Amino acid sequence: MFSEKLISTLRGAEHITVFTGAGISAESGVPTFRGDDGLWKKFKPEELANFDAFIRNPKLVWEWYRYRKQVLANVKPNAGHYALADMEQLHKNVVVITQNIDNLHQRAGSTKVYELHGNINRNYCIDCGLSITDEVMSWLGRAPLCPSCHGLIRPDVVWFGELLPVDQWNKSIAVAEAADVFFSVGTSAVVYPAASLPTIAKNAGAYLLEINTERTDLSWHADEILLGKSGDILPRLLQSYQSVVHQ
Ligand code: BJW
Repeated sequence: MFSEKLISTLRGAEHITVFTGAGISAESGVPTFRGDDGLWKKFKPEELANFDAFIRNPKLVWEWYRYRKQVLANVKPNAGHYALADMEQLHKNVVVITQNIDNLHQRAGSTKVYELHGNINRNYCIDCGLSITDEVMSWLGRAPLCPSCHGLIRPDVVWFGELLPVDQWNKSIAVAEAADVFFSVGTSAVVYPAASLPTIAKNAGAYLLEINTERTDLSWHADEILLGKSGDILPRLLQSYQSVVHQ
């Protein structure tokens, strides 16, 4: 099922970079954004995922994030997340760049994870910048206020029209450019600038592998496409690769 080219390229690779999106967490029970069952079919991004919407109606935006925090509190990493974490045992330079805010790569054991769109477990004050955890946040009035300056607290995620965290972005470009193999897993690759990373990697010489349940705009650029669920494909790929490494 896996090409010899892929296995031999993986074997010879010094740097493996994995770019993930909502699809890798789908088998954990986390909804994706686009597609028939996606979040954006039921909720409007212009009312929920941009700063102006938050200022207009912080209670509504917080209702949505509280609901998603609850969903995420009840899910676990799946076989795809674990396979990527296990890949670190075979290779010292495996880096995961994720668009996901769900913390599931870290929970599976991946140690080098760059988060391009933030993390739902963190929050900060829009006025003084104070970082604040869910545990100490007061939900009185349903939109939490900063205990220090009484400014509005927001989730530490990246909304449309906002810049990505500069350090995470710069490090992601560096590992995309350094990659010998670049995986794009479970992303529709339509949200920029994150979606430019696979082609940045390819233009810098990486073998570009896409793993997705369906073809995407990126598929035209991929050297190899594995159609199917990442929780099924990634463990099998790891197994094939492992048996070659140990030969
Ligand atoms: C499986 C599977 C399985 C399923 N196995 N596969 C016009 C106006 C303003 C801005 C723009 C504009 N045009 C373009 C822009 C820029 C904008 C953008 O790209 N928009 C496009 C959508 C058009 N980008 C931005 O605004 C970014 N910032 C920026 O550009 O700054 C510069 C700037 C400044 C000022 C003005 C303008 C620009 C920021 C983007 C932030 C994205 N934020 C979100 C929400 C995060 C917080 C939250 O979760 O609440 O990030 S949106 C959402 O999309 C989320 C995701 O990380 C992101 C990507 O989605 P992803 O992960 O690809 O998920 P899906 O659902 O799309 O795809 C899932 C895939 O999995 C599918 O392909 C399935 O087939 C597959 N799948 N099950 C394998 N089991």
